[in-house]
Amino acid sequence: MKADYNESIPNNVNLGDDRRLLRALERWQPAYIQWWRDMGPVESTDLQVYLRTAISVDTDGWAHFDHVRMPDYRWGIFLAEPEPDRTIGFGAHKGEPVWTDIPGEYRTELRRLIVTQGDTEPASVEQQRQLGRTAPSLYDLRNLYQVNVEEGRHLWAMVYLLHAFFGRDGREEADEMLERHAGDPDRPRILQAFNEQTNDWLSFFMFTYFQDRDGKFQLAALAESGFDPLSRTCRFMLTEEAHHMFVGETGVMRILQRTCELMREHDTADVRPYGGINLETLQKWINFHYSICLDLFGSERSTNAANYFSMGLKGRYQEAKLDDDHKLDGEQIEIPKVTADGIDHETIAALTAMNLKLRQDYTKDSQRGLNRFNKMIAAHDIDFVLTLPDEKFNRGIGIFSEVHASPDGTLLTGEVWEKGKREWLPTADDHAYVNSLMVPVTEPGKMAGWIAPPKRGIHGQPIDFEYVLFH
Ligand code: BYC
Ligand code: FE
Ligand code: FE
Repeated sequence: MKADYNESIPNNVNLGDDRRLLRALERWQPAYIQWWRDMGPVESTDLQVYLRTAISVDTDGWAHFDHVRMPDYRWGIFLAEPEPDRTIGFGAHKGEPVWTDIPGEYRTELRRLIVTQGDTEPASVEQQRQLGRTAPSLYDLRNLYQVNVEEGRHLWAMVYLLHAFFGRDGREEADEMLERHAGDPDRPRILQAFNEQTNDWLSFFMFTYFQDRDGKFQLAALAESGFDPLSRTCRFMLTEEAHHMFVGETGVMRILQRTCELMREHDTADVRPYGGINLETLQKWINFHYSICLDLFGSERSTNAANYFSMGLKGRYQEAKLDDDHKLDGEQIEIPKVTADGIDHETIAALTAMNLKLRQDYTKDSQRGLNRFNKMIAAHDIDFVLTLPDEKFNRGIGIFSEVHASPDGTLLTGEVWEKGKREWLPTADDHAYVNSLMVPVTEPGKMAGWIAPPKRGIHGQPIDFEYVLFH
């Protein structure tokens, strides 16, 4: 279905037929634009960026590419087409028709899920706002902005649900999305990983590899929702999410390629004197980003998560492909448990282990990319393997937040941990080195020395295309 671009807010939800809702969103729109100017990408207002804009939700041709000034980007509301006769796929209401309006008894839980999801979207834009100053190429600068405008659109997607289905308290929540800020000591973003700094491009690529991948898994779980408007919104968001992870994976891969080339050329693992990012540094960044992203899944054992599932609000990853009754009443599962002597196990209701299940699927998906990275290293005849740290490493949420562990999962005393940390996580010196590489490259087709060029350009354009115009 084509989007209606005659409206002030492009949409495929017939916003024009609901004047009250349209007016409410039109009131929120200026606050959003103001937020974008104040908290969005720095010094970007006058740039013309080769962006893709959603014009329909059809798989063939939903996107339109053109140079756009970002404040003029048409942030719109797009839901995937409804599936005819869709029924709830899990939980106590399994088999019943999906809800097209809020199930009143689950209003609080649903609002909380939508608010938590929505909060991450502008948070990521805030975290990435400084990166435009130091992009390694015009190609990368454009990709950063593409990710940023789409995260902005994802906020619109959640704000639409809040306005359309929750009345006054939904509108209040929508306002607060623009009032909390990443890293703000007084009004931080809800989830911790969205308060961290993302000031260098190695962090940006790790962010889009690991943190946007949490987005993929959470959105996939919400796409299973019995609340159909949420499901349809998330299904369309997932099509955009794929590009964010592409940016992350190819970004890390290109850095790795450059590192391997420098290692071969100079016959040394220490490529810093040659302006490269050495493999140990890459591993430290992986350790950091992956471990803070595991925290995003919440506690291994969570009654919230059990309720979301039983109520039919949030399913599992690819729920329909799982071979069980999709209700899990009475099912049990073993999960790790921290005791005085180390790690033991305990048996709990499977329903309460939903966060753990989603996190395990996330780990498998994260490892697949690492396997591709390791092939690149092996192809250069270099003996080094990048790994995901153990689930116990550097955790702030859940059962392992009580213990210290090395990346290989060995439990440590506080003292040994404090010493080891310097080897496993980015230090001030590592940050200083990576930051020293962050000098902007703005000549079309040129790349910073620490990253290889991409394999191909965007939407059939050459790599030396002027992806961003500065006038
Ligand atoms: N940091 O019962 P528990 C994305 C709190 S990313 C701080 O285990 P639950 C994107 C929790 O609120 C996807 N606090 O939690 C990516 C609770 O607080 P109260 C985002 C945390 O509810 C890149 C308490 O701890 N979407 O889209 O089962 C760029 C007990 O927790 C954290 C979603 O997350 C934390 N990490 O699970 C742009 C989906 N974790 O009640 C965008 C929606 C937990 O004690 N959210 N707490 O005050 C959810 O499904 C769930 O809220 C969570 C947490 C999975 C996040
Ligand atoms: Fe998003
Ligand atoms: Fe994303």
